[in-house]
Amino acid sequence: FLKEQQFDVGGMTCAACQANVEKCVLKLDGVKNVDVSLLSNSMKVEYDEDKVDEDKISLAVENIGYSASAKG
Ligand code: 9UX
Repeated sequence: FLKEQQFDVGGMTCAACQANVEKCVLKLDGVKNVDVSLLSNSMKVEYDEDKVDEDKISLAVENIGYSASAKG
């Protein structure tokens, strides 16, 4: 079912970076909502645990040149 997870995101330096990360994560099948914060270098992702997981989400962000790791 739906899970809400907070991630640390590294490497974002401008608003376009923030949009890049947002788009990239939203594209993933199973992701319902993404809220990226440039200022706090983090994001909140709401996703369906049956379709996607924290590792896939982190990898997708890393593949476009940023770093990401699930908190907690
Ligand atoms: Mo901003 Mo980010 O000019 O990859 S888009 S630095």
